[in-house]
Amino acid sequence: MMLLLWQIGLLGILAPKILCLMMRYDGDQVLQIIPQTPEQVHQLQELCEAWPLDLWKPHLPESIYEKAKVHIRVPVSVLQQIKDSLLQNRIPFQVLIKNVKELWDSDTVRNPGKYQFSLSNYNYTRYHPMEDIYQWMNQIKEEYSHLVTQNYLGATYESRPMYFLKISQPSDKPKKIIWMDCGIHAREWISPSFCQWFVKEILKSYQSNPKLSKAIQNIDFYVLPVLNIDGYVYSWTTDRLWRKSRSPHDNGTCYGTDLNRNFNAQWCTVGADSFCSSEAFCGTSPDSEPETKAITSFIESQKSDILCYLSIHSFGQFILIPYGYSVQPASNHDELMKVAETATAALKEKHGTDFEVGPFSTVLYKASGTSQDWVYDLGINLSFTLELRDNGTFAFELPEDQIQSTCEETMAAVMTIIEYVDEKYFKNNAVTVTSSTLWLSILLSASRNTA
Ligand code: 0X9
Ligand code: ZN
Ligand code: ZN
Repeated sequence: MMLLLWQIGLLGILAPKILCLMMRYDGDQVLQIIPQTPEQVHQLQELCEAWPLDLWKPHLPESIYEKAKVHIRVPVSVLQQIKDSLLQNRIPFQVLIKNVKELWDSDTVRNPGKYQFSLSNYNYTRYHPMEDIYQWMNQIKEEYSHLVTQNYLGATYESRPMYFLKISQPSDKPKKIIWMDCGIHAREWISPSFCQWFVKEILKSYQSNPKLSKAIQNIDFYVLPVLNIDGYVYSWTTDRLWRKSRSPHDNGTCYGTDLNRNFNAQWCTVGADSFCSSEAFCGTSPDSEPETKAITSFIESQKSDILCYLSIHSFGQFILIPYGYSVQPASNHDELMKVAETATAALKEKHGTDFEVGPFSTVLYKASGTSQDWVYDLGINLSFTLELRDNGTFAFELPEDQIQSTCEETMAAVMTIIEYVDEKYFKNNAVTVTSSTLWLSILLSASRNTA
């Protein structure tokens, strides 16, 4: 009773202040918008005149330019209308601040001017909503501007921008590429977590880890942290177990394509459905989804330089090799098996986790239209799908306290693949570059043998 009275009293004193803040900003969002065409610039300018929007950057509608960032605080009262019209006009946007009030009366009040997390505080052992990941990408590319660029791939169905990070050590030599994508399936949250972990680890150790510092002289890493962004967002806001993208079908009666059935690899022939309500809906044609189209156009344009393709999923604990659509072995089946087995051995060494290796069609089930098979048939013959933890105990809802160990073991596996790719394609190169070290190690091992 005492406590209650005390609380009421306190509330009475503080209420006006809190109310004032809440009424003005609670629910307002700051959107970052990047108009892609002159028409979109114009549409955006008209929105600014027609609605009570608060333009943060630039300060005037006249200063909005094509491909340049625009930051707008949108009052909650008109938020839905504004988002709808951005979607309608296919203008890509992202939510930069999801609740202006929340930020203002928490961290910002105590640390004015510092409303974003800093990279050094980023918690890689938590799952992060999409806004965090966008912000994380921005910070990574700024902090490591000598090594990392952020590259636009295209827009999702709901017009969110898709970016991949390119990690590339400056050099005059032509480079090859290892591609990694995460988050094709929305609910497999550990997957985007691993892509972020991977980037962090590469940036932390590319100078100190000898294998990596050698590989990075020849190979750039292209990392797409979340492929199915709309689905990922939906899994945070509405349905934790959502798998597919979010495009509407059959007059809006059902939603989403399984993006890993939408690639042009024996499309929709096996292990895929042509009706939209299926979890394995293959879409209306190969590449019918903007996300798929964005990836395939890009990979096609770079195919002669991509040496290895890695697609990160969960769960099940497998390293899968082609094919998914057929039990016919891949032409370099033995090589793929060897690489996958070396990787699982390194993985197991970390925390004892057992992985299985083999073609998808034989260790699991058949599926057509997967990214891995499409990439393989394009001629990139080191093509792997990693199905991370666990075995089904927590399945898609892998607890956050397993993120670190899962990422550590997966990193060990991926490192062996990187090393293999580097050795295979840049062997001679390596001997010339490191011949002195090589001779030194031969001498040392000789002396060890005699001792
Ligand atoms: O079925 C899939 O799309 C993947 N498994 S999941 O449980 N994450 O949905 C596996 C795809 C593997 N693809 C090939 N081996 N071709
Ligand atoms: Zn977070
Ligand atoms: Zn998956």
